[in-house]
Amino acid sequence: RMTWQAYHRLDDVHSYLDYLEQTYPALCSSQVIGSSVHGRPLKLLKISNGKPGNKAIWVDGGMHAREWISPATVTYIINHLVLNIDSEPNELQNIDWYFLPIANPDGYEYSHTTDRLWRKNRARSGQCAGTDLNRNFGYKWGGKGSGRNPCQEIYAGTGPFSEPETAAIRTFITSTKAKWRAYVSFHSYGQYILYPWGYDRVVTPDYKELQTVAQKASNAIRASGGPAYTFGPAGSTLYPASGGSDDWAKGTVGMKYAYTIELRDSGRYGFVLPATYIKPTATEAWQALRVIAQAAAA
Ligand code: 0X9
Ligand code: ZN
Repeated sequence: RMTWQAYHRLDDVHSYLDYLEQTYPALCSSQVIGSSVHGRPLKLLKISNGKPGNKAIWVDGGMHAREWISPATVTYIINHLVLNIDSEPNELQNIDWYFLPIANPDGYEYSHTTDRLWRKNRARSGQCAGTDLNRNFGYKWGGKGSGRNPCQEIYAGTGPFSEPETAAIRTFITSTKAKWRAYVSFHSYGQYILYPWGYDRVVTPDYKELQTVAQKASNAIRASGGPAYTFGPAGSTLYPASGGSDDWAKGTVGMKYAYTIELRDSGRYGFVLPATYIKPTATEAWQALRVIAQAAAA
């Protein structure tokens, strides 16, 4: 079924989540939190030991269609967590984990069938298709690094949360009674650990704490044999880009530890990363996520 030796299609990933729910009913539950423009399900997996005091962490992947390493990494982490949760420290066992492996199912499928380098969702707007979901969130929507023209790769949509994919994430996170402490979005490529703000070259009042955790996460990757991951505030470390999910998670929802992690590589293969890199990339991503989760649990 899931091998992590190949990139899998949407249906395979969703069947895998169903399998986990059936096989580990005490630990795993899946839920459809909405639908894409073309009616495909946004399928979430919750991993929880059910303890009432648990803090909550959100992890998503596949917001950008062509970044295939991201959904592969998220499913790898899910699998690892389910199989090894008993050997993790108590703080990590007592977390409610919410995983959305493929946040942009239409774009993901389109990148498999038609255009390998597709980025956006598949909303139709005039001559061009697609809104950049990572410009469509409602914090500082429409500012620097986002576009008004539907033909741009960074088109922000007609308004904040104009897309069903982002609207579903907003509704789920804001209406679920969970003690949200961390938000992690996996993207590629470039090997970066980024935190708010992304909308401009400015930092949050608590950026030192975010920086310390990012530094620890980067160190954990190196210690596990992985490559260097650069860390810093998104706007000044990468480029300013507004309407991102990380800024919304922190600025609107108040999830303290909000990160965007740009996975491998640093440019040799870029988005078209060979599947042989799934395991090493996902292993190091889990090391980084553990560090963030430990901070969130504290
Ligand atoms: O531009 C993006 O959306 C992300 N990079 S990517 O190459 N995967 O497209 C970076 C987003 C960082 N966060 C914010 N700017 N809010
Ligand atoms: Zn991306």
